[in-house]
Amino acid sequence: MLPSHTRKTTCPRDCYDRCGIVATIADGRVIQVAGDPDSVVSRGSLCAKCTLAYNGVWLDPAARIATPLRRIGPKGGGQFAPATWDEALDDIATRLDQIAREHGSDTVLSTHFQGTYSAIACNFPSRFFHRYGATEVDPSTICDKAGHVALQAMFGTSFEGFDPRTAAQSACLVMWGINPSHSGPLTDRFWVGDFAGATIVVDPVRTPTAAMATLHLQLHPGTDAWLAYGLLKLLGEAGALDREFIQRHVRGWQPVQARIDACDLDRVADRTGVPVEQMRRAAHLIATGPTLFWMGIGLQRQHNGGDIVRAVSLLPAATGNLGRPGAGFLYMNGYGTRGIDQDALQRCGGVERPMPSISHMDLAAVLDDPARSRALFNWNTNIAASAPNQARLRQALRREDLLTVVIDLFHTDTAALADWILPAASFLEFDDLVLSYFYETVSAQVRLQAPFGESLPNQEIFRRLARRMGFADADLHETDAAIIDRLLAATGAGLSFQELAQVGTVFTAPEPRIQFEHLRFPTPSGRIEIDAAAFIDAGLGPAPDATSPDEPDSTLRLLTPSAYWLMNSSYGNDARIREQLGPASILLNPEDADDLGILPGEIVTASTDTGSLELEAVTTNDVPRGTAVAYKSRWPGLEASGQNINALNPGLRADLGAGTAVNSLRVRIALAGD
Ligand SMILES: Nc1nc2c(c(=O)[nH]1)N[C@H]1C(S)=C(S)[C@@H](COP(=O)(O)OP(=O)(O)OC[C@H]3O[C@@H](n4cnc5c(=O)[nH]c(N)nc54)[C@H](O)[C@@H]3O)O[C@H]1N2
Ligand SMILES: Nc1nc2c(c(=O)[nH]1)N[C@H]1C(S)=C(S)[C@@H](COP(=O)(O)OP(=O)(O)OC[C@H]3O[C@@H](n4cnc5c(=O)[nH]c(N)nc54)[C@H](O)[C@@H]3O)O[C@H]1N2
Ligand SMILES: [Mo]
Repeated sequence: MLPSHTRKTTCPRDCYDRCGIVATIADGRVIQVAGDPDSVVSRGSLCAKCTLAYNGVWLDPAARIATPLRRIGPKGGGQFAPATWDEALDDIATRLDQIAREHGSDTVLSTHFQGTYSAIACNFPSRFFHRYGATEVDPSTICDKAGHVALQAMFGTSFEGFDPRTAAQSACLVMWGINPSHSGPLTDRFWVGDFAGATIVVDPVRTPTAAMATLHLQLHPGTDAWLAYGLLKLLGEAGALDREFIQRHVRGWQPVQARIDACDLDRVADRTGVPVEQMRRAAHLIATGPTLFWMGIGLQRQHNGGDIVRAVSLLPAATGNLGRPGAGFLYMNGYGTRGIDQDALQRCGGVERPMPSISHMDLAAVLDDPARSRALFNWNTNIAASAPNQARLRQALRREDLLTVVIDLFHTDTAALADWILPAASFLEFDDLVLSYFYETVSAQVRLQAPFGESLPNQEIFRRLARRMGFADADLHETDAAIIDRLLAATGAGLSFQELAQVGTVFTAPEPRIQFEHLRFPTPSGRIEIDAAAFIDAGLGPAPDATSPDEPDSTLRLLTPSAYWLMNSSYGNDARIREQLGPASILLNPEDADDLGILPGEIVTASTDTGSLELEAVTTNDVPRGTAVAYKSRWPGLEASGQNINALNPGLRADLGAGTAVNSLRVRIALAGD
């Protein structure tokens, strides 16, 4: 045995962190994964879940898919036989040709997301589907769509937030509907932990981030627009609204001002559950500024999620917290902040037509309809766990006439429903770049070992399939090395891939970028458009509406945010992660539990018109009355019930972009068996 050695790489999970990794390699195999002490972001740490999973199921040959697998029994029966890549790709190519001829290529659906977020493996396969003419299941609709549509309409972009490094010049940080203690634990520990000014968390749940904050505004879910107006009212009374900035840079302010004038703070307190005194304190901290507003993704998964983001983003606009150091808002920092065109990575040059798309909210219905769906490709995602309408979706996936191809590392619940399972290589097995959606960095993902078994990186699978289909387009055959060189050059980082691999992660610019530095907004008017056409066309008012049609009743509002121990459904099959997760549970306020006659530890049934699920009751004052919490994305097949929380969700929609409103779900809770 050769002595072991270490190499750096970067974690590419769909998370705000971008942790540096040091892997120990012996005999050509990774034997241990740990944090990289040199990482500018994670400073030697790797989060608890990745530490367990990367040293657990990700290194476990018994868990990985080794070869292409062909279904041999009935659909969903779980019987598969190994096949060669030639057999798999020939069969898939033949059937794709036939579907295009007989039914139209748009009856082939591509569903994908950020199972791996590295630039090539996450984006390149879409080139193939663009060329073929498939329909995309818009990935954003399951996650962050309403927020993107709102910010793009109002500011012209949702992908240029504040540069996190500007926090050093900031006096106040507002974290609105985000829980980095779960969704970006190293960012929570270091970036939030280092923040020298005041921190305000706006969240119905007393999360660990909220518990550490200067001020926690624990509002009722979906009442954020009320709170935003309340804060604007108090900021106005304190003389902290920047009238000159509004005059010059904001279009459509008048209806907002009218609502502020009419705003009754006691009523806001009543609707939101936030006392006026706390609002006053928050307004004072925000006014002191400069202030950063970090808007979470959980925030906008509400029936009024678009209007909520629109209302919250009035705060930086109205207080002039834009265009200067230490100020701004962040939803996401896109590839564009580092000079890279992400769309170009996903498109096949020369093909003019845009890809048709559907919302995840409609996926189950489309899969139920043979006229609209003849084939489904599922890659970088695990829809049987993550998508709404779980029972209907899984039933539709049993259709014998639907060609289902699932590309994954593991035997997920979605893979169990496939005709073909294709083995994907893991991030430890190929070179790629990782571009954080929070920090303005570029990182090297480094090939540390040969791909497991016959597995291949996503992009190589689609290059080979393109060849089988006779697609000669240059974009479908661009090599990884060429893409990496091109993207790295575009970032201006001034490093070769080999040099980047030595250090792991670098900031692409030496100084923090100032968000909207020149105060020219990429909207049609060049100003911030509160009354953008996209809002009016979607049926929203000229100003964001605070009135929530969702009146309290005997049901509870169910929130299903990020679990600390899971990465969406990833890691749900790791034994030590499962130990940490414990049984599927639901968090209830003790008084709600009391009213329902439920004791901690008892099994309750949570139900909606779409489905029901048994969960263990946990009582905690961390959740307010009227709200329940059950963390998302356990593996359905590993639960006694065979389902997870998405069995309850009919695919509720937000007000913009056909995005998910899963956090608006109302559930009935009762003792199981009652
Ligand atoms: N550990 C872990 N990390 C993850 C993920 C994971 O599954 N596990 N998933 C990744 C992905 S895909 C994403 S999109 C991000 C999401 O990460 P975040 O942006 O943090 O979103 P969530 O975790 O969904 O929810 C964040 C908070 O929003 C609150 N919230 C819910 N409804 C409302 C509301 O109406 N108003 C307000 N103000 N707050 C509300 C919830 O209580 C929760 O504490 O995390 C990423 N990171
Ligand atoms: N109830 C409820 N449901 C939700 C949410 C919620 O808040 N509440 N949040 C939603 C959100 S924000 C999101 S983003 C979605 C996420 O849901 P999904 O997109 O389903 O994410 P994962 O569950 O992590 O599934 C990713 C899959 O990709 C696989 N994978 C990892 N690396 C690779 C690779 O290199 N190649 C290939 N082919 N596969 C790979 C993993 O093994 C895993 O099975 O879930 C949504 N579901
Ligand atoms: Mo997400």
